[in-house]
Amino acid sequence: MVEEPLLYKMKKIKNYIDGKLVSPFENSYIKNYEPRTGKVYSLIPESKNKDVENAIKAAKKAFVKWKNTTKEKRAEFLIAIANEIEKQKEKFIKAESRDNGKPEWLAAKVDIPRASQNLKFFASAILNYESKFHEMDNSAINYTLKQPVGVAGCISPWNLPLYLFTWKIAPALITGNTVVAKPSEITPMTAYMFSELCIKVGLPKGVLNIVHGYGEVVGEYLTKHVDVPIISFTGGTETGKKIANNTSKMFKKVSLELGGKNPNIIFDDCDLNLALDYTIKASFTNQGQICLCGSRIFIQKKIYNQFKKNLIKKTSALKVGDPKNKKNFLGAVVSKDHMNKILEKINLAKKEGGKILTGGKRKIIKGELKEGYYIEPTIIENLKNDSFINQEEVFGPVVCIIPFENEKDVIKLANDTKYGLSSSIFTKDIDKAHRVSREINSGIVWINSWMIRDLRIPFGGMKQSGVGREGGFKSLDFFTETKNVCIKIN
Ligand code: TXE
Repeated sequence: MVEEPLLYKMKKIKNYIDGKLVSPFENSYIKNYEPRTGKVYSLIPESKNKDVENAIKAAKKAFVKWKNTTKEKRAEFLIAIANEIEKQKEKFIKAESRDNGKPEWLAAKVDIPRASQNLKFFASAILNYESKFHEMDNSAINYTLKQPVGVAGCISPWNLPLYLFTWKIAPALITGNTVVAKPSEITPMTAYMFSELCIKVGLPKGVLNIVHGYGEVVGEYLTKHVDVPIISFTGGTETGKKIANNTSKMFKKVSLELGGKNPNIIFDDCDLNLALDYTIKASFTNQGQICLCGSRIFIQKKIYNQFKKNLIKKTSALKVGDPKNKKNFLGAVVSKDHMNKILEKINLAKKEGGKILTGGKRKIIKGELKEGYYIEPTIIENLKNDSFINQEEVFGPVVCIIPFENEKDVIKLANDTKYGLSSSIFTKDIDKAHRVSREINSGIVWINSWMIRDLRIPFGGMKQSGVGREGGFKSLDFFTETKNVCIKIN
């Protein structure tokens, strides 16, 4: 552990309010841990209501001008920030990996390029966003305006920090809203670096404000505030419920992207190698900490033993360790708390009769990394679909395998959960793939693949996986108010 006096020498992240980097009003800070080593490496503002209030005031003031700024000009700012991220990509990759524990190769392949793509995508989407026009014979014409809502509250999680932060703020800003954003207190670093870029490119003050701190304080204040009429949230289902409660009283516009317990269905007529490759990715990418990860693997009985054998072999060969080392498929999970929660859930699965086929433990790495948060990729067998581990999100490198008889059975099993975010189906029978896709209750279905993400597609979940859809024009629809203007023709 770091000696307390050393904390005073550590880098202090700042809030970004009204165009300036500022310390939190009460000057108190939260320790920021590096998952790779388990050691504190920087300090995060522990903002209070007054900090959020200042940010909301700045955003409200800036809205007057920003909503009337042309979309071309707004797009120029987003593109300028995206270009800066690209120029400084090595710095961003290292920072994201250090803050989150994910392998650097993954931040380089997914998180950082995607953050700049989000900005560029929405900068271009707005220029292609059409207004509707409805003619009523010779009596009237209608045209529909899409206008910014006001100050948008954007609350993002720790699993894909800059990726999801930009996924929210880009469509919010491009449609003319101003923003108060709250990144996760567990992974604040790249959002802080992002605020430095906003200053560098001259984004007008107050247009984007970033307030760091605890969700129960900063997030709650934001969701309850009368001057924040729209909230976009990605995070846990329990937090989503609190936000739904807080916002419903004021009828705010709300988009909630929550958890998942996604089925990965392997039919006996599939391409076995392809199904195996994608199953490994869907199970263990980002240490299993993606809401789209497939954690319930349903395998048709005829190929169950063969597929299980291959899956165990491939999983136990995956390397876990230093996120800086390219050879490691898995780095560290995000925090000590989260690691302990995952290990507890594995223990509970054992108590329910689950058989650990591989993994199941914390991995201790000697030397500098010995206090890091590493977990072996884990496969569990012998548990029914209604067991705790098959119903609750683990959000770690832990999957269960379950045999099934036929198409009808597996559809029932796949849908037997409170979640409905995504699913994957592996089969060479295209008719079957279409039939099953129609019957599965999830917002996204992948056939013979996983996590192919086109930025134009609608993204979101059914049931307790969320409310609303974002992505492409859906995001632009969400961040705007629709107003119809009707003109009578005399
Ligand atoms: O997320 P939280 P947590 C799931 C995953 C994980 C569980 C809990 O299963 O184990 O959620 O993770 C802010 N009002 N996912 O507790 O708390 C918080 O500060 C307003 C799935 O770390 O939901 C952070 O910025 N905001 C998921 C954000 O909410 C509040 C990604 C998300 O944190 C708040 C992450 C409040 N009362 C976890 N309380 C996904 N869908 O991808 C917290 N926050």
